[in-house]
Amino acid sequence: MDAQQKISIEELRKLCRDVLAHYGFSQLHINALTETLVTGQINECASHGVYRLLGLIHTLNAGKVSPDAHPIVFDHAPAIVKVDAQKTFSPIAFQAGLPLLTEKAKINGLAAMAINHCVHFSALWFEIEQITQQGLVAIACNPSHAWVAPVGGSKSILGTNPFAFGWPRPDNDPFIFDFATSAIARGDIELHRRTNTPLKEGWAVDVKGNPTTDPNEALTGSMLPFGSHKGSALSIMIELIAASLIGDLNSAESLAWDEKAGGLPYHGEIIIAFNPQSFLGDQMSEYFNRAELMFGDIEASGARLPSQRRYAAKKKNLASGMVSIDQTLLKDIQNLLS
Ligand code: NDP
Ligand code: PYC
Repeated sequence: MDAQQKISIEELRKLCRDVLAHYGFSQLHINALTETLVTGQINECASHGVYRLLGLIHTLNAGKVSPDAHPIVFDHAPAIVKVDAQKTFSPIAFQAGLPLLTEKAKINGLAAMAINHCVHFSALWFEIEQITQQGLVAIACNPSHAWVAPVGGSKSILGTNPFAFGWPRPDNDPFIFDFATSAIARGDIELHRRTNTPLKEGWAVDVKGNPTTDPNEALTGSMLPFGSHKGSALSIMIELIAASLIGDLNSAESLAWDEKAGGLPYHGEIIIAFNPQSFLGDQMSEYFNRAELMFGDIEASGARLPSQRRYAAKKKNLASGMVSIDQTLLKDIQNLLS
């Protein structure tokens, strides 16, 4: 493992902003991207924190993303918002479409937002959190590049396809889970390669289909779905509802579009928001309280809720105003300015 060092959140934010400005991103992009990257670091989600800045700049240099386009929001149907990201990174498109999505969900009881033509690099909890802050229940998912072999198969066809869910809690941080449908995110395998750390068994196979714990072999071979046939089926569902259904590229098409440039995936995302008030009316507090009893039982049983590690990290880091960062990664980011 490489050594970690502390850096103030403000200094890290400034570094991100300086790098993005240096590469010609517009102010709108600098603001949205910096917030996404630094929030990932504050929440100690290393695979989707400021590490992603390296991929963002690589993708820009490969000519695969726009540094200054403005997404276009379409009021497509009473319960459907469409956002054409115009080849920008997904956080900019999400930010553009969120107000109409929440408005439609509140009016109709539920609504979906299809983001098209975006370059995707971020963790989905960041988006889900913003929807639960509006008192809404949310689901989000998207394809990526075809890095994952379906269970029983020998070819990478599926993406790492994250799936995230959020439930607002009246007096608590929301219940949120957010995971890749591969055994682990691709970003985590890349971090293992950077620190020369072996993978866990069951995460990947090499080009010949043999199990491997070598991150380099995993990156050239195939990643595996989590939970065998169950993760594999969920991943296929994501290819369907977050690519075919919304008229965008699936993971195999995204990888082909990349033309071996090594850029971040280019595709769409679907986000669905439910208004509990519309479903439950004046029974809402009763059923939300009953959900709280279940959360209490889960924690009393010795289990932890998803996102609790993340919330604890966020609380600690915001209180100190400092975050940890891998020393080599920090140097690599600083070198982007030279
Ligand atoms: P992990 O397997 O590390 O964690 C997934 C979720 O499980 C988190 O909500 C985590 O909460 C929770 N969790 C972990 N351990 C426990 C436990 N013991 N008990 C209860 N809950 C637990 O994540 P992945 O590697 O699968 O994914 C990491 C990130 O990568 C995600 O944020 C995802 O959105 C992102 N990603 C993005 C992609 C893209 O295309 N943009 C593609 C693939 C992944 P906690 O955080 O509190 O530990
Ligand atoms: O970690 O699998 C991943 C990933 C793909 C796109 C962004 N993150």
